[in-house]
Amino acid sequence: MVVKNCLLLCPVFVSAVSHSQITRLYSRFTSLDKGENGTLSREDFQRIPELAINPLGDRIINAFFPEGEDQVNFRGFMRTLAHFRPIEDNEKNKNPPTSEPLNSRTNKLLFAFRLYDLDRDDKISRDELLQVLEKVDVEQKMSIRFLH
Ligand SMILES: [Ca+2]
Repeated sequence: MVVKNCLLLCPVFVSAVSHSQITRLYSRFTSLDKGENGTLSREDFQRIPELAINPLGDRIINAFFPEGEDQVNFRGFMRTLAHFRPIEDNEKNKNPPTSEPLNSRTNKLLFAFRLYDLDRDDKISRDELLQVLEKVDVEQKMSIRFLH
């Protein structure tokens, strides 16, 4: 039912994603939804091992939540994931899009920019950049340590 509703509400995403992919994403969404309330919290995302060890994990998680929101529904979940689709997926859509696809180069760049712009003032401050660089440095140190 939710998947069917999403097909009606998510034309941007549905145009380039198969029904089976949406069903798979919905299955993943419900498996993450530990509160079983049809939404995901930040804690639900923090249980994903790949995000837990990613130095930018918290920022990626933040990208799923509009400002002031602490829950994301399946539609919002899919909308954020759409940024990660390969750009060539746009070419599979034979109909001209009504708006710029979320996985366009411009929107991917804007999405990445927002990962750095923590206070959402549309600028990346020196401190915001340093915070990322320090985290990446930690990751590099860890990988070097594992090599020895
Ligand atoms: Ca900023």
